[in-house]
Amino acid sequence: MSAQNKAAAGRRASTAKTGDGANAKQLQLEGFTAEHPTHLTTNQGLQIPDNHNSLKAGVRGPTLLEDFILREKITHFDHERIPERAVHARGSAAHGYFQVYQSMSQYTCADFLQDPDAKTPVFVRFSTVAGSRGSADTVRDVRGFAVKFYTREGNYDLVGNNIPVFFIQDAMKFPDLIHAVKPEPHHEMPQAASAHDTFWDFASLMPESTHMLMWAMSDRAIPRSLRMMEGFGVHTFRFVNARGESHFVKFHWKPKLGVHGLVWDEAQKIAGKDPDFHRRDLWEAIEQGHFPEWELGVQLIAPDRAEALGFDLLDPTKLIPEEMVPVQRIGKLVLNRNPDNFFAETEQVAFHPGHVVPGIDFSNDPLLQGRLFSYTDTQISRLGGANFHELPINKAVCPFHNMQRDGMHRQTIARGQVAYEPNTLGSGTEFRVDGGSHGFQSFPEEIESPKVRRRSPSFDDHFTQARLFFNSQSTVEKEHIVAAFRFELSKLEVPAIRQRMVDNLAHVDEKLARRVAEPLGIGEPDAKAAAGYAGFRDHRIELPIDESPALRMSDGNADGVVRTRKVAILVADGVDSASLKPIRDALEQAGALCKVVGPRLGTVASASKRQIDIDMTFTNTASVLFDAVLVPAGAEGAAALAAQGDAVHFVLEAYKHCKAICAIGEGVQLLATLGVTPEGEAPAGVVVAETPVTNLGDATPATRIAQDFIAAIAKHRHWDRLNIDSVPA
Ligand code: HDE
Repeated sequence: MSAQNKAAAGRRASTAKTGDGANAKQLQLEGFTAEHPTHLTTNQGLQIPDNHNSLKAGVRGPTLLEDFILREKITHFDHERIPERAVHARGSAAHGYFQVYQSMSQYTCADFLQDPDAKTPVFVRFSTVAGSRGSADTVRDVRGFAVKFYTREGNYDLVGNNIPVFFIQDAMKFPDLIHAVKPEPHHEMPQAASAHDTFWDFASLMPESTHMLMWAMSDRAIPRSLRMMEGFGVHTFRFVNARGESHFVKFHWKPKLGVHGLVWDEAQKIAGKDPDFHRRDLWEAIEQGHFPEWELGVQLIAPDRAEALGFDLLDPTKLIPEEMVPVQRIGKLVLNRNPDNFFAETEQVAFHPGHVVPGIDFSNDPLLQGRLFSYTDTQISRLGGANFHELPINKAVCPFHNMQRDGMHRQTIARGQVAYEPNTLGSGTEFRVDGGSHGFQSFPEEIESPKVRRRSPSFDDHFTQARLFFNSQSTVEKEHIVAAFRFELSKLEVPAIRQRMVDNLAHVDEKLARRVAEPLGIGEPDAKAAAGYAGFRDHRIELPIDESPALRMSDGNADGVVRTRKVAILVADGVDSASLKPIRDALEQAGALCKVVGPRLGTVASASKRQIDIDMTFTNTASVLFDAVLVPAGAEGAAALAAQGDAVHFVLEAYKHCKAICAIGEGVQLLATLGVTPEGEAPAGVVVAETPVTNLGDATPATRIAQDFIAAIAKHRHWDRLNIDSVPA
């Protein structure tokens, strides 16, 4: 068995042996997995004698058409691509389980939300929206957060995003939105980016997109890690209990590691240095046993309280502020196993918001209603027919059977004479056809209305919640939003679109619009000229709050941890390994992941002639791939680092991106390039120790330095550094 196979088998064995419900899916998948063989065969099982040479008429003669082995191999290769997803093509996924904290029977009869001892297997796929399958992970975009629960009552898919609202209110506009944001059709540029004319042309003409644009221009759209994002069901759904009583529900995923973003300059650089940054981060965390966790949160609204919210629950451009309806955390999601095969699992998984279980139902949100059609439809062309539910990753773990038959790639061998119902020749009379009380029950909402092709006036206010979002941001988050709007709009070739967009923003916040407009070479924002101005005045939302702290990222919701945060330790020949060790030990004890970065692979010699192993070099990695930097002591080593442009750049860039930096003894020399000296006051998040620190015990300098550094990393970023604009990086 190859090393890879052994690792995969080990992973499977370690989780399979617990025998809990969470592994029902894994055991099912086992039946479909294949290990590397000892010899190669054709697809018909015939052993292949030679996998290097085709069959020819003489060694220098033409290849024979008869060579069925060559033909089979090439034919399969010719057909091994399938269409990528129309949206959310770029994704990464993992297996895990969900466990409810206590029975939710008061609100829903969904079986997987009843028993706190039961673990329900899940497969979760994260994605960007606009980019192609091979595009970079860290582009500015919404992230998909799709969870498939393999429950005992059938598959339940919660197909959400990392932003709680959406660009449009009605499914009718979805193809237009996506055509506008995708690369422009004449030259297929730009890839995975909204910063181009067609997107902003559309957005500026669709004032309902304003709230979502505020989120998309915030740091939410450049997450530090998939493990550090919130997730949202976006639409209002229904919970229905065994008595048939219904509550409206909004779903939330709250990450245990807090909510953190990148810096835009950093995100762009990572897209080149490691386009797989998020995919790698998720994969490595799971391989190393740092299983990412989220809590499932619900906001529950009794139907008779919906009206009092002051906005329409069916409008997907609105959220319910947590200060108005608190989020109750009802269970946890743990991702603990990487897929065995990207294509078979991550690519072939087919989510659908219409995959619900008894106890969960839809609302009349017109965006959701359109989605209920789209997701099965799209799989039929993407996965090549109507039998995609039989693919291993999509297959329910509970038995499923009906009278649907045949079609491309059918796997199931349905026994017997009948494929219709009712019947007397098979088991037809046992099936209930009276809409009786078994199985999934649609909530019997009363509806009597004329058919109309119109938008509800209760959807008209496009700016009040956008303003709530903006007002709720910290100063630095507001700055990032301004900078993001400026960047995106500066990329447009048509000034009139820039103008129309800032006119719209003037309805959110006059100052915001002015600041965005400043460097764009356009006129003053003119709110009256904005699209959608008239409608919004008549149906303004009244909110009881001006700010919602829960919408802020800077509070982070983190538990102050540095678990899995990446620290680069910069070394060169002559560093002081004794000063390095206690800090490194303390970091690793706190769960941080340290990598030694040096001038070459192999080792460097410390001041005391000890060999220090190098993990990465200044040329094959970069500060943007780390959360923090440690510069050890040692006169010779520090001088060597200070003389190396890449090392200096590493520190400058980390500083500019507001990351925690720690320098010890002579290592502080490197910080002198930043104007940071032991005598001066260190800027926020820069921890300096004037003399080498060698031992770790309570109250020693090393302990204090390590604690300060860990606390600085746990803060994620130090936004209050004043001079970062002047730092070249
Ligand atoms: Fe999707 N969406 N969407 N979407 N969506 C797809 O289905 C669609 C919307 C979301 O990891 C497609 O299987 C319409 C909102 C995620 O495989 C497609 C509308 C939200 C994923 C589709 C929306 C989402 C998709 C493409 C408006 C957040 C990736 C491939 C009416 C709540 C799932 C596929 C995965 C994927 C249609 C709007 C989330 C074309 C028509 C709102 C996370 O069917």
